[in-house]
Order: sequence, then C-alpha cells, then structure tokens
Amino acid sequence: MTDVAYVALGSNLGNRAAFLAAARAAISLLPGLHLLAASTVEETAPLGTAPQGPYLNQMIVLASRLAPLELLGQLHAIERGLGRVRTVRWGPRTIDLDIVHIDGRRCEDSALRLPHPGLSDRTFWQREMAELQRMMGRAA
Ligand code: A4P
Ligand code: MG
Repeated sequence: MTDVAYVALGSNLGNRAAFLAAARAAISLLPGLHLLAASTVEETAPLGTAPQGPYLNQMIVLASRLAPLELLGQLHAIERGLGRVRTVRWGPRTIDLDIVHIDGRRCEDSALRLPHPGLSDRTFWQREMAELQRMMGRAA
C-alpha cells in the first residue's frame, strides 16, 4: 500500500537552508519513498519557551511504501546523520523532521501520533500543507 505522507522540516541552527536541502536530498534517496512536492521555505518565529533563534520551516509530501513507524525511524536516522543532538525538548536543532499527516491514517502511539498534535495550532504547517495540496490539485 502506498501512503501520501506530509513531513515537516525545521532548522534553527547553522546553515538552515543547507540543512533543509540535505534532508530533502536524503529523503528522496530512501528506497520506498518518492518526493511528490515541496512547499515554499519560510522563516518563522520560534515557538516554545526555550531561548532560540528563528526557524526555517518547509513541508514536503511523499508517496511512501514504508510502514509509518518505519518512515519515522528513517527520518530519525537522517536527523542523526545531519548532526541533530536531542538535549532540550523544543530546543534549537540543526534539523527536525516530523510526520504531520498521513492520508487516511490516525495513530495514538506515543512514538507516533497522527495527525501530529501541533497541526491544529501551527498556522505555518496549515499554510504549507494547503500549498502542497493545491500543487497536487487537491482540495485543501
Ligand atoms: N512523535 C510522536 N508523534 C510524532 C510525529 N507525528 N512525528 C515522537 C514525529 N515524531 C513524533 O520528538 C519527540 C518524540 O515525538 C519522538 O521520539 C517521536 O517518537 P523529537 O523530534 O525527538 O523532539 P522535539 O522535536 O523536540 O519534540 P516534538 O514534540 O516533536 O516538538 P515539535 O513539534 O517538533 O516542535 N518553532 C518554529 N517556529 N518552528 C518549528 O518547527 N519546532 C519545535 C519543535 C519547537 N518550536 C518551533 C518548531
Ligand atoms: Mg520533532
């Protein structure tokens, strides 16, 4: 079965645009995944209480033949490869890859919540997802 999966990219450390580009490249090389479209990259003010700089955020949409938890594991491996170190939750990061939504799937596992609970209040995710849906010719 092929899923349509929306993945959010975020970076607020180092060369942020280069981290987004490297993550997109690594994702598109993974077997079982096909990059369908990428949203505009936007700069956003940091959410949360940790003192940190602004983010570059972007969303991509993938055709995925991986099981959702397998997709998450591959995204975590790419985060590690790009030097992400988990210290403070919601703290600064070279790259953060979150699965925002997979068409037709809901999940309440603590390791994977779908839709991502942040989707309901992150206007930049909602905007990027609507942009991708327009690009794919679907109603937002
Ligand atoms: N997890 C559960 N559901 C999911 C999912 N749908 N996608 C689990 C990805 N991961 C999911 O994530 C913590 C745990 O959540 C993982 O072990 C995974 O199994 P993490 O990436 O290790 O830690 P985190 O990113 O610090 O926490 P979290 O809760 O994912 O935070 P967010 O939602 O990623 O927020 N401000 C701006 N402007 N832009 C941002 O992108 N991002 C964050 C982090 C804070 N402030 C921001 C932004
Ligand atoms: Mg995250």
